[in-house]
Amino acid sequence: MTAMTRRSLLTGIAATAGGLLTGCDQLARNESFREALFSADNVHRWTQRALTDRNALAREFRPDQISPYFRPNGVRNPGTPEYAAMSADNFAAWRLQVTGLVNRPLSLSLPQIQALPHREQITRHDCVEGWSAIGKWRGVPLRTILDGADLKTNARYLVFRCADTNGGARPYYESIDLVDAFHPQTILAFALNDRPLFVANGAPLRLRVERHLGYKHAKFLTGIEAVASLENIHGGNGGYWEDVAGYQWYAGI
Ligand SMILES: Nc1nc2c(c(=O)[nH]1)N[C@H]1C(S)=C(S)[C@@H](COP(=O)(O)O)O[C@H]1N2
Ligand SMILES: [Mo]
Repeated sequence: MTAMTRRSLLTGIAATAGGLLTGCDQLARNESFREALFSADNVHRWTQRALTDRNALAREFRPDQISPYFRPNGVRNPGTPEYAAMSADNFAAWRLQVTGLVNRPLSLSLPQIQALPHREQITRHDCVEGWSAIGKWRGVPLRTILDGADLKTNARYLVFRCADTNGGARPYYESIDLVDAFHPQTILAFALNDRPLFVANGAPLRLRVERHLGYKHAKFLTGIEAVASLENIHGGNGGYWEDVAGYQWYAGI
């Protein structure tokens, strides 16, 4: 489905949903309920759910379909002194910080993450620039980490912080909602094609969120922050490319 048809479909369904909902008058008389109900955010979430089953799995491929070369794209090395020192030492000093709206903030080393139950998946990565590659990823389901951190009930999104900061001015970051966060193929990957991630592909840890376009798959992870809103995070659009180039926050494929 093209972006245009998807958008017109969304508008149509939003209008229908609005029409149907005016029937539920008891609850709708309650002021705060009504506000929550008709916030743009909720309408967006419902229409996305109505269009596709958000928990459906992305296609998985056979080992013989793996691309001989998984092309790196975007930043290929964060290039900061901190990152260089960590990568020279096999990321012994690296930690993944899990913070924000959680009852149990975490600071996890790579061996700690690798010791958790893994998932392997052979999937196709689609970049908006018009190339695709099939790779075999191994990582820990994000769900496992979130269960450990114990999300607070007001957490709505997860923000992924990365080591590439473009000189500190514009750090790469991304965000997803909790439907995608708990999707079974959403993993924090530390291996590609049975080898530890190369720096160019996001060492030591990167997000794989398989129902989404390439730019959502944040590389060089340093932290995950649970938030109630994306409004005050950098440009407020939920991701680096969303802020600088107007890419869609919801990049579902
Ligand atoms: N931290 C960070 N993550 C990133 C990027 C980036 O520049 N920095 N580029 C994104 C884009 S546009 C794509 S297509 C994929 C590329 O992943 P790859 O380098 O493993 O091919 O990473 C995404 N994640
Ligand atoms: Mo991309």
